[in-house]
Amino acid sequence: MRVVALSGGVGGAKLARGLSRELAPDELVVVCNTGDDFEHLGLTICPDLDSVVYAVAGLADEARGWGRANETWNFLDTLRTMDGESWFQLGDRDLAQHVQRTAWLRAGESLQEVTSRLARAHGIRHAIVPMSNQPVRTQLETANGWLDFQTYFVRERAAPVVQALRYVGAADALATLSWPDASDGLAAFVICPSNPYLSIDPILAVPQWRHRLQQRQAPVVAVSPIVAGDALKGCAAKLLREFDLAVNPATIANHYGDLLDGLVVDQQDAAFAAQIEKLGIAVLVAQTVMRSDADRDILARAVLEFAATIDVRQS
Ligand code: FO1
Repeated sequence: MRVVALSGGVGGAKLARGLSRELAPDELVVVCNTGDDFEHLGLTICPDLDSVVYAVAGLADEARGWGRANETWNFLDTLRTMDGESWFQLGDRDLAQHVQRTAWLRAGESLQEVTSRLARAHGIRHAIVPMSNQPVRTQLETANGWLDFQTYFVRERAAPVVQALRYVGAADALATLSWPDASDGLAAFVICPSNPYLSIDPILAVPQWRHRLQQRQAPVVAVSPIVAGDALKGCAAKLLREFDLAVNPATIANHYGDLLDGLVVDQQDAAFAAQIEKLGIAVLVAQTVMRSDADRDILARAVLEFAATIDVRQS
């Protein structure tokens, strides 16, 4: 069974870990959003790639949701004494990832090559790939003009009201990967429970990725990042409210529209199943809140079994 999972950071990374524990290394490719990437202190930082790598490797800090467990902060503390740019917290262990990535990129390697070298260094055998080797940068329009993603999310604590989004560079970016279609035995595309606007849409803004999903011969199944009227992590619910949309899984179903064949909603949102099915999208009600590896494994298995029962919808 071959699966391509599309993922952002925290929430997506948890399901990516579950999928990596259910599927063999040659059965899974995790495609990560790179719209959050940025240059900081002379380093190329790729937060979603790193969140997925750390989660799959079992190195993630579960409580914080990003970065590594057992982290120390000597670099950051020292930087603060120098009035350096310390608003974006880089832990000592995490720092090595950014330094080495930047060195390999400067030596001419692609982001895909660099990511697989870093993943291998952490003992990962599954494929974790950036959505593109060309830079794509998510920007948000606020009353203060267009902000880069990390400026909005970390520096401004996601407080400014968002009026619009854009994915700079996406239209000219090329998708990574060549194998994921039905002729290669692809069983499903899985859209992880990530923020649709900030994590998945940047991937879908790369024309070849959107085209691959539009031309799919295997079903696309998403897991709703909205549970019981809120986002488990991040600012998906805040964005929905600012866009005057209802904070529920039906909005997620509508958002992906024709690209979606099935949606997994949380048990707490079972009441939305009928509304989503009316859109022609199959629904699985499951426990989607992942607090442990057992939860991640159960959800990953449920998503794969669900995908095996549904067809690509006819539009
Ligand atoms: N998120 C924060 O809210 N504050 C931080 O200081 C921060 C640092 C950071 C460092 C490395 C990394 O890989 C991720 C980091 N994140 C931080 C998370 C990141 O900004 C977002 O969670 C993702 O970009 C959204 O998926």
